[in-house]
Parts: sequence; structure tokens; C-alpha cells
Amino acid sequence: MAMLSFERKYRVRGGTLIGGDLFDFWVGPFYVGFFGVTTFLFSVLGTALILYGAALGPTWNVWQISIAPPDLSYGLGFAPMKEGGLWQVITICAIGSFISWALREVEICRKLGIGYHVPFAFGVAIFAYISLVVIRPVLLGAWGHGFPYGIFSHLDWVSNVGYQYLHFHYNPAHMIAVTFFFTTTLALALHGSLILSAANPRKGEVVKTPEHENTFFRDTIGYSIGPLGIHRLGLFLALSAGFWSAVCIIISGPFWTRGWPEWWSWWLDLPIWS
Ligand code: UQ1
Repeated sequence: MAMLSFERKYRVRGGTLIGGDLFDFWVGPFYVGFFGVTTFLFSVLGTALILYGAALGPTWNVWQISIAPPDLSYGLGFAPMKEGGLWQVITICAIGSFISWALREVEICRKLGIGYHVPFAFGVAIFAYISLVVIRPVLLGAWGHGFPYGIFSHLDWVSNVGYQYLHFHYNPAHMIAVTFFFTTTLALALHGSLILSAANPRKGEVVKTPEHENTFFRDTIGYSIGPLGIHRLGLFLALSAGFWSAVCIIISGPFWTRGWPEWWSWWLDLPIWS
């Protein structure tokens, strides 16, 4: 079905989560919806506050602009705007717009009658962000444990927090996350190259079939996961990367305060060695 007639058929009322027909329309190619409106409002306010924070100085150098969370002494209370309160409101706007965006995706999935895989996957990314700026700071008792909103400043934060645990690569959850990140790129490289090799042949040759794809991997490694299976595997790998990243930072501080290399002494402490 041509795209234009497909869209005419599927761009129908209904499937909204809230408010019935309210905002249940499109503007040009974009679906609006109640959550499109809330996404827009949160992101405009958040962006305006970031610009206001930048205007407070001391620099307009885009690499160096930074909006810092409150001092640790404010604990889990509200801070004055110019002393981290801006960071707090920007964080609320960010979470509000991310969750609104996910719910707008859910409404579009409902209209189309497709699964909720995309908003679910986005939800894992939202969870990773919320781990850094809400879950871990709350467990540690101060918003000051959140990361600053700036290009260089957030890099400095990652480095400093990493060194606080001596050598972050010894964090077992970090190891699992990194392994999932790399395996995701391996899977996508295998999948992208396999599909192009079969579906995009040189001029004059016919497009090959999923049987060709299966057979390539059966011939090579004796196993093919299949054209549907590779997408399940890819989604699992990518979501696991985000999930274990969230775990690795949540456990750093709230559940383990020493250097991560020391964590591995459980191995030396096993009774089997004595
Ligand atoms: C695979 O087996 C497969 O099924 C035919 C694909 O679908 C098109 C793929 O893209 C890939 C990469 C594989 C190979 C993957 C494994 C885990 C054996």
C-alpha cells in the first residue's frame, strides 16, 4: 500500500490513553495527542531554563556551559534557583518530557495496533537517566549526587565518580553492561551486513531470500537464529546494555562504598582455598 493511502487509512481517531478526542489530531506529518502537548511544554520550559542558566554565566562557550545540581548540604530539599534549583526544575522538565514522549509513542502504537516494543525500549533509556539523577541521589540522600548538565562537566563527573571507586572497570555490573554494548554492535554489524548482502545485490542480480541468510550462518557456524530471532536478540542485547548500566551506577555508593577492585576479594575469601 502506498504510504499516503496507508496513512489515510490508519490516521483515525481513538487509542488515546487520556482525554478522549482532546488533541487527537495531526499537524503536518506529526501526531499531536495529549502527550505531544505535554512533551512540547516540558521541553520548551526545560530548554528555556537551560538558556537562562547559561545566561547566568560565566561562559557562552558551548563546551563549558554547565548547570550544576545543588550542593550536597541541601540534601533532598529544594535549593534556591541559582544554587541548583535550576538543575532540579530542568530535571523535572526532562523526566516529564521523556515520559510524555514514551506515552505519545504508546498512543501511536495503539492506533496502529502494533506492540509496545518501541516505547518499552525507550522506557529502559529513561530508566537509565532516572537512575543517575533520581534513584542514586535519593539513595545517597542528596540531589548533589546527580550529574551536571554540561558537555565537559558531565565528562568530568563521570571521571571523578569513576575514580572515587578506584577503578570502575572492576565493577561487575559495569563489566556486564560493557559486554552487552559490544555484543550489540557485533549483532548489528552481522545483521546489517547479512541483510545488505542478500537484499541489495549488484546490478543485474536477483534479490536473495531469508533461506540464503539462514544458510550463510548454518554453513559458517552451524546455527542460524533466524530473521525474526535476530531482532529479538538485538533488542535483548541493547536493552540489557542500558539496564546493566543503570545497575552499575546505582550499586556504586548505595551498596558498595570501597574501590571496585576490592569487591573481588570474595573470590580470595572463598573457604575452598584454606
Ligand atoms: C542469523 O542467524 C539470521 O537469521 C537468518 C539473521 O537474520 C537475517 C541475522 O541477521 C544474523 C546476524 C544471524 C546470525 C546470528 C546468530 C546469533 C547466529
